[in-house]
Amino acid sequence: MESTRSRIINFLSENQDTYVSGQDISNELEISRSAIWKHMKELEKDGYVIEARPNKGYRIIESPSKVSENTLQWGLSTEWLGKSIIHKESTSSTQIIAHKLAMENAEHGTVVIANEQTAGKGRLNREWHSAKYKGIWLSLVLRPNILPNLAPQLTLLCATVLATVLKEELNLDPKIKWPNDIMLEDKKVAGILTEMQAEQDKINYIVIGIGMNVNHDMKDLPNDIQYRATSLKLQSGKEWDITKLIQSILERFESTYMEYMQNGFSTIKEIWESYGYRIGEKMHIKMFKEVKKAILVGIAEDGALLAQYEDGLVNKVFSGEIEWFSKTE
Ligand code: BT5
Repeated sequence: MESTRSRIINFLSENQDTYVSGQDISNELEISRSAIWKHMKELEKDGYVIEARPNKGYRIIESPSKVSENTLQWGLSTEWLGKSIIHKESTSSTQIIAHKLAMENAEHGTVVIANEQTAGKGRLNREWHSAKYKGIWLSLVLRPNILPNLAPQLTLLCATVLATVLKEELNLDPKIKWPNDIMLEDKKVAGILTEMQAEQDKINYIVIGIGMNVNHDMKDLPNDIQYRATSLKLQSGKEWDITKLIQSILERFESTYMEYMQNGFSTIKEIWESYGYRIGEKMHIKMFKEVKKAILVGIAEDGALLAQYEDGLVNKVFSGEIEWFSKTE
């Protein structure tokens, strides 16, 4: 159910050029004038600046830059993704909250977002640095009706969503480094962590974690990763509205996910390959003790990376085997 507060915001924003009278809001939402006044006070705490004129009514003058459940809901045009949003000022990891909610039957499309994570995690329990107010730190709870062995496709799908938002809405030139890193000019700007709870042939739920560095200056990134990490601000020279970016990601994720559920993986695979980092390039691949040269040719249906060796054979590459940063000649 949409909250009264977000209905007020939607109603005011539809009429942003004029004042909306208390009576009109009261009629539209079927609440009392004094209830409206109380909601306005709460909205101000969220960072909205609302002008209230006697005999005229209310008007939004400024929307907040602060991320909150209300600011995220306002203007979010999804059907099911983010209908339930849990927002925290600070938390250990949004993945932990998302798992807990999923086990308590949270609905498909529940979104957990934090302004800061104190113990953000990457794959294999690596650390994910999540500075306060600087980035997007969120987890999605999904209940896809697909076989567990197809789950990696959702990580790849998510990567195409992030890359497309950066390219089409921010005019940047992202690449997806297999399997889950979004790169700008050879540096990592975002990562994805997919975790799943499944039985033999049924997924109970999947939690997809998205971490994206947005408004970091160099000093906001830990020293040891400064040479291989970046932020949207560092790449574009400007600050970005985190709330709007989250909304774009959720909207595009929902439509891409629906398309995937209807038509399968082939479109995603094509889009992924169009963003693929070093696809078409010759790389060093370590196999047992041997190092071989091979051209990265794309990804397989199961999400594996494919390389073509000098003898023409195409094989899957596993993550530990590839030397991303060594030049082949
Ligand atoms: C990832 O792991 O890239 C997955 C990151 C997922 C983070 C999200 S944030 C919301 C949700 N809640 C969580 O707790 N996690 C998810 P991986 O491929 O294993 O990369 C981890 C490595 O990236 C680290 O070992 C560092 O080298 C590097 N790294 C850590 N923080 C970074 C950052 N902010 N930006 C760029 N690189 C970073």
